[in-house]
Amino acid sequence: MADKTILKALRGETQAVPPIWMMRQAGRYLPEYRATRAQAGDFLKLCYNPELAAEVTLQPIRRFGFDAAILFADILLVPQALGADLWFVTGEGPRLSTITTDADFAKMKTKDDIHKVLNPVYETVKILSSELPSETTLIGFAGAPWTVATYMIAGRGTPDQGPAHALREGNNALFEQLIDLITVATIEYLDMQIQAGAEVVKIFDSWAGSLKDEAFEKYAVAPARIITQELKRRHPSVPIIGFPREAGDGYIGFAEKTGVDCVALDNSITPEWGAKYVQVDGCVQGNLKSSHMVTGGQDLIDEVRHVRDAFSKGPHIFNLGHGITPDADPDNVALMIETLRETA
Ligand code: 1CP
Repeated sequence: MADKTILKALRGETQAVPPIWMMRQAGRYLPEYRATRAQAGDFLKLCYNPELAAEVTLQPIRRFGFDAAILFADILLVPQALGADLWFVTGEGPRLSTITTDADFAKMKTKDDIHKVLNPVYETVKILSSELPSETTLIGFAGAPWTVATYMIAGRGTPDQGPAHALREGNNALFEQLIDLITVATIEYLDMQIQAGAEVVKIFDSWAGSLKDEAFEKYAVAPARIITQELKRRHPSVPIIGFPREAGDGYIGFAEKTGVDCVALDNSITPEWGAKYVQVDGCVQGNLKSSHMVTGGQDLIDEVRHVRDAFSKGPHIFNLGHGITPDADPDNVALMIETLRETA
């Protein structure tokens, strides 16, 4: 078990061929995913159907032989488990009932109530931990408190997280209560995923980039540190990947400040910058541009080699800088893996 390539990278080993997986590797660019999603009825039914959620998690492993599988679920299941209404509008994205007043917050459930809704997710993890090939690492995940809060406050995805910033400034006490509730719920959620068989967990802070300076420290760094410290206390050997997307200079020292074992890098920074300022502190993950999965060709081959070589002097998990998009060509995914694994 200790030989899994992802776990080696997370322990700080430099490997000639880095392990690879891909954000959103189970997704709409795969015809087999679209077929299973249609069978489930809709996206949320798929998330809460353990057999089918395990099936779509396994599809990219069977097709491409990635070194890790990421649990199929969504960061917005936690708000739902805390009492928010959640639905998806086709072609537009998620919608949630909003939290903007103390009265809205008072209606929320507690961290101990979440498992009733989230139990099917733990079932999915159990199925996966028995069905995955022995060399494949199972990654669980949750959204970071700030990113989850942005959806709970606005009721949808927002380009600038304006409503969340407005609440942070307008009713900071309520905002902080919400961050604290998501933080404790996330600890329980990830703990249960680990107990069910997740070998690594990743915390997605997709909107960390809109927090600056002191706000970044308070609402991106501190919650990640609280979650990491408590999970490490309960499960000392389970590695944690942090992803403060578009943090810029906030990436520097993030691993040290939070205790995460690996920092995932997005596409706003170059691999050279990431190697110099982030990989010096340990394992990094990333950061090929997702657009190469659409365009392919020699540019893709050149960029895979570029990213691999830039991070070759330290521990590295190869990945995209953000999720693969629905218009990507599965053949380009295969070409990325083949290029990465060629003898350098
Ligand atoms: O139509 C469909 O099939 C739904 C598309 C989809 C998928 C495949 C959504 C809706 N979520 C997912 C799965 C998902 N989401 C995974 C599964 C594992 C994987 O293969 O990677 C993960 C890890 C997520 C995480 C997630 N959900 C994030 C963080 C990562 C990121 O992409 O920044 C966020 C922000 C979400 C919210 C969400 N869920 C779905 C959409 C379209 C969105 C973004 C909404 C928005 O901001 O407008």
